[in-house]
Order: sequence, then C-alpha cells, then structure tokens
Amino acid sequence: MSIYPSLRFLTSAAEPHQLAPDTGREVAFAGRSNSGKSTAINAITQRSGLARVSRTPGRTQLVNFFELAAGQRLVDLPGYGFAKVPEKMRLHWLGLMEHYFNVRESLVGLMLIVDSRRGLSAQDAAMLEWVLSRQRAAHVLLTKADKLNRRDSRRVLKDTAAACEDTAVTAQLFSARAKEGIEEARLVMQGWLEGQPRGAVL
Ligand SMILES: Nc1nc2c(ncn2[C@@H]2O[C@H](COP(=O)(O)OP(=O)(O)O)[C@@H](O)[C@H]2O)c(=O)[nH]1
Ligand SMILES: [Mg+2]
Repeated sequence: MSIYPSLRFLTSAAEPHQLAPDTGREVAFAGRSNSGKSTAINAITQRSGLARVSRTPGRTQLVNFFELAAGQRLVDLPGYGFAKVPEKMRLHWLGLMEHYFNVRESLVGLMLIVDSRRGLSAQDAAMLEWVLSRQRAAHVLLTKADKLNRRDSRRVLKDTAAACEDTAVTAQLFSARAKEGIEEARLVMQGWLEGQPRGAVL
C-alpha cells in the first residue's frame, strides 16, 4: 500500500485566477531550477512519475497542485534562477509567486529545495522571507547530498542553519539517490499538514 493511496494531480495554474480552491491545507515546494525539486517530490510521495524530472530546466512556469489526501495538498511551484529565462518570463514568475504567497490562506509550510553543493542563494532567501513574513513554517532540503563527502555535507548543513538563525526555519540533508532524509522530510511535511488548526492558541 502506498503512503498516499489517493494521491492525484489536481490542476496547473499559469495565472493567479487558476490556483486551486484555497481550502484545507497545503505545503509548497520551491527551489532553483535543477535543484532536485521534482526528484524530492517523487521520493517523498513515493511516486516516481508524479513531478517530471528534467535535464532542461526553466521551461515550465506553472504552479502544479496535487492532492495527497482529503483537504491536504502538495504544491509544486515553478523553479527560478535559470540564467537564460527571458525578462518577461521572470516577471511573470515574480507576479505569480507574489500573488501566491500573499493570498494563500491554506499554505502551512514551504519546503525549500536547495542543491547542497550551491547552498542558499539570494532568491532562496527571498522565498524564505515571503513565507516567514506570513508566519508560515519553512524547512530547507539540502539535496544531492550524495555528491558531497561527509565533511562538506556537515559544513553546508551548519552554514545553512547559521544563515537561518533567529528564524524558525529548519534544515536537513537530503538525497533521493542515496535514499537519505526522505522519511525525515515526509514527517516535517505531514506535521504541517496535520498540525493544529491555524489560529489556535498555542
Ligand atoms: N546525485 C543526485 N542527483 C540528483 C538528486 N536529485 C536530483 N538529481 C538530479 O538533478 C537533476 C535535476 O533534478 P530535478 O528533480 O529535475 O530538479 P528540478 O528542476 O529542481 O525539479 C536531475 O538530473 C536529477 O537526476 C540526488 O539526490 N542525487
Ligand atoms: Mg522540476
């Protein structure tokens, strides 16, 4: 039995008015193009074909919605940081993301996908600021950890934690290839999706 037996694709949005109905709870995945976002989504949901893994990043500018269970969604946000993207496309991405983070009531947390060999970029930090300014949770997946030796992977984890000091942002090492950190990431996501009702006094 799969972990998400009723997992299904819901809809894609290229424009703000196409977002899925803003009910229940959802966790968004964001990251630079080629950071391993699709691979991480597939590993966490145990569905190899769910999000498309690509060697030619930066093409799609869609927000993809998946239903994990009743009232629980996973949102695959369009990647960023692709050098060859035309300015018009970059501005479209910016408008769509600003709208998404500003209006989305059902958003409970952001999984920020960062290639462990690159570390946090300025754009990654901007994504974190968007969610933190709306009092949402955030967790950084330092992906492709199999490409680093133990010493370097520890260092990047430490540096990331230091960069997120004074915030509630957490971070972990992740490798779909080495099957490292998948369960840990899934538990974080599930914790957000099943957490206390928002607005409850903690
Ligand atoms: N070595 C290694 N490569 C990975 C891992 N995750 C993703 N990749 C590779 O990184 C590239 C981009 O992955 P993809 O998931 O499409 O990234 P996205 O553009 O962020 O969705 C692909 O060639 C993947 O095979 C990992 O854990 N280890
Ligand atoms: Mg992708």
